[in-house]
Amino acid sequence: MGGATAANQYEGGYLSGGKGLSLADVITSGDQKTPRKVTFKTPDGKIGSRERNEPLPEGAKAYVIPDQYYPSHVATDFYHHWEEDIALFAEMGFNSFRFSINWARVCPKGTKELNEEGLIFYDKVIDELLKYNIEPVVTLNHFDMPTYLADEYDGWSSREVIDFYTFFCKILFKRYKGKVKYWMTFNEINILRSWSQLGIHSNDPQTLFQAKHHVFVASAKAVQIGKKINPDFQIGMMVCYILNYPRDCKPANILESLQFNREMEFYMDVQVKGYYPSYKLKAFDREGIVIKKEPEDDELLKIGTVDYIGFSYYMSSVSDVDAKESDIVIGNQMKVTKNPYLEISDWGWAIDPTGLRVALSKIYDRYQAPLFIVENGLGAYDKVKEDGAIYDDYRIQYFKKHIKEMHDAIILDGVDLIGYTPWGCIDLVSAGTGEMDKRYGFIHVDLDNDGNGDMSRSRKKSFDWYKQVIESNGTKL
Ligand code: P53
Repeated sequence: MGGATAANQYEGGYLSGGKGLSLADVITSGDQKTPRKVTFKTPDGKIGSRERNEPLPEGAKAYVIPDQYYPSHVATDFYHHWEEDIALFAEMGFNSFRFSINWARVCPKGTKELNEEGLIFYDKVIDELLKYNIEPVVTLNHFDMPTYLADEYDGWSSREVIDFYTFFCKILFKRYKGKVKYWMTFNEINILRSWSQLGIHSNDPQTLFQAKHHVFVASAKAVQIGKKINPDFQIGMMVCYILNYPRDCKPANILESLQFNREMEFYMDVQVKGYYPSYKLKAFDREGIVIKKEPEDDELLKIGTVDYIGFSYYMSSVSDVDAKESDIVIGNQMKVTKNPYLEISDWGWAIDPTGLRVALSKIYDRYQAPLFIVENGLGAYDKVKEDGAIYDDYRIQYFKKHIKEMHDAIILDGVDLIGYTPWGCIDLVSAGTGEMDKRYGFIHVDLDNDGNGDMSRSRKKSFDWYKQVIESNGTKL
């Protein structure tokens, strides 16, 4: 049990110590009403911005607009607070900590040019974790790509990027061979899309799925390389799991729900079973999508299957083919049908602890692979009292209920659950909205949506509560 973060939302130091620019560094902040935007320069020198998931003009390159606020640039400044933060994690009793290694900090352009200073930063972080017996869990790619690869190669649409990515992985596998055992190749592989995450300028399905094929091959190759360096490595995949229910017993809703769930299962099928499932191949045929493969790709996917399934779990969703406008709630840019049995968070996410037990069983039944809940938690507006205290009882309640279901999945269903790292164990920038107001932490960071604050850390009420949960291995809730 521990906590989870990601470099682009937590680290800051966006150009410090030789780090190159990442796509995450050209995404603006936003909130529930203001969508985040990406900023760029077109080949004729015009500066522009577009909503994050819109296609980009051809040849547009990442560009940082002076005076524009970008939350990743300083984020919650792990870059300068790592010692203090890790000490706080240790105080809570963490025995694992998930973080991501920023590609552009290690390879500023994403190519085979190394930045030793960037590696030294991660040496310090990993050694500090080990000092407290905290197992480092490393995400190799969490929503960040060096801008150079997007600018010069159109990101993952180019096969060359596979080689760049596996070079980066190999450096880390070798360097941390005896120090890091748990790795994850790509964060939330199922929701990767568009320029901001994949570096692709066009969003047409052909480009998208060709890029995703390259991501699959890159992951499989990384697994193969990693296992050669240390056969004890546990290299996992990571999927954003949003359990879906049919609205009722109407057969069309059951089918719709099946299809929704397949959008997640597709990624697990490829990465756990090692091949493209028939329903996806048929869909590609119907949609005229032709994946260009090299002769070795199918074999690579088979060999490079993962050791465990990591997934995020925040909410469930509902399929209803007859959904009326009034049944729909907006949950983080996603339109979802309201589930009348569930409460929603302030961001419209349906809180569903029972769904976690269902998800664990469903995934385990289908794949029989170890499972790792690498993200879970409640994004909420926290109020700081005059004396600095934060009484986040809503967060404690959320965790209590989810941990109880985890317990039942292990004890009553026999699910092989290997770990639990709640998201944003210390406050960090929201990926969806780019704001600070949506907080997940047991530890508060003094920073607001516009970048004001002194970055001081403080313990919320949930800090002591979670400490006691870890101490009792989840039995004292
Ligand atoms: P935020 C959407 C739906 C579920 C999970 O999200 C998601 C997203 C993308 O926003 O992302 C994961 O910050 C992701 C983290 C992210 C976390 O969930 O929008 O792996 O980077 O911060 C929570 O509240």
